[in-house]
Order: sequence, then structure tokens, then C-alpha cells
Amino acid sequence: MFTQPLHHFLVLLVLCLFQSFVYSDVTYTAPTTAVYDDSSTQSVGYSYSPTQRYATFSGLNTLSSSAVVTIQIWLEHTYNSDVTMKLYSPDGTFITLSNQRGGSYDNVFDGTLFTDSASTKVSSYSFQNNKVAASVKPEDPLSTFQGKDPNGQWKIWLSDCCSPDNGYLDRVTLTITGKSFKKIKKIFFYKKQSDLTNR
Ligand SMILES: [Ca+2]
Ligand SMILES: [Ca+2]
Repeated sequence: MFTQPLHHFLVLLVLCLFQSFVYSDVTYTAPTTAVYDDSSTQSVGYSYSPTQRYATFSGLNTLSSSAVVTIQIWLEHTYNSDVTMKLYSPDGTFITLSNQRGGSYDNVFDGTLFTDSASTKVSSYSFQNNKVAASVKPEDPLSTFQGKDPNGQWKIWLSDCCSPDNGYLDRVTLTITGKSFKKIKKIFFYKKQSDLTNR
């Protein structure tokens, strides 16, 4: 029905539209909060490249000294100290969320909120097997991002040092609370299809 090049173009167009909309996940709640929430699944493992997920914000003011950034991570993993997790702001500034914490335990970060207001730092938390650490302070403070321009692409980065245990990153929410937005704008999240994994 279509010529071969046209057919390829249409398939690509549909794929691009699909990717743009399926993984779009930033919600702006006027006047002060923006939330990225993406629950697609990516694998995390020693034999893979680092697992990376991107959240793009726009229309926000520079983060003031009272702005609050938090990130909640759902990581299924059977040996959590294999994993290092980092968060990058759009200008490339990063903090380490967890530097190989959680020992040999399973699923201790499967829903953990990283927040500067938690009572215990991830480095001194008493992890238990199959018990989610509800909230912890990250290795480096999230307040590091104060004074930064939050607009652009944030990156959530996980790497796994060792075999044989692997896992899955199931969901990430990144919340930015600051001054009123300049404008409210729905934007889209894009991730390479190859980053996804079938379960
Ligand atoms: Ca284990
Ligand atoms: Ca591993």
C-alpha cells in the first residue's frame, strides 16, 4: 500500500509518538511543586551499562536556599550493596544517593525516599532483609542543588559493581518544591527503547 521508504517513515513516526507519550511523566502543581513520576522498568546489573533515566523540567525558577528536592526510588535487587545511585542536575552537578549500601540484603530500596529531612543517613541505616528503608538522607545532601537552574534534563544513574545478583529499577519520582513557577507547562520524558527490559 505504501512505498517502502514511506512505510519506514510512518513506522518511525508512530514509534516516536509512542515514546513521547508513554513515558511522559512530569506534573506541575501550581504554584510550587513539580513532580516527575515514571514507573517503567529498567534492568540493573553487572553486565549492563549503568542504568540511566531522565526527567526533564521546564518553566521553573532557579532553586532558592529554601527549595527542596527529593527522590524516591523503587529498586528490586537481591544484593543491594552492588548498587551505586547518583542524581545529576541539568548542569551536570551530581550527588551520590547511595554508595553500595544495604549489604547482601534484598529489596531494601524498593520505595525508599531520599530526603535531607530523614532522620538517618543511608550510610548508618540498619538495613534488614526484604524490609524497605522508608526514608534516608543520601550520602550527599540534596540541598547541593540549591542555587542551580532546575530546568532541563535531570539524570538518575545506577550502576551495579558485581555479579551474580541483578535487579530492576521499577519506578522513580523526583519532586522539586520551590518558588512559584514562571509558567505551567506539560513536558515529555524520553527514553531509548533499548533501555527498557521485558520482565
Ligand atoms: Ca540477598
Ligand atoms: Ca550485581
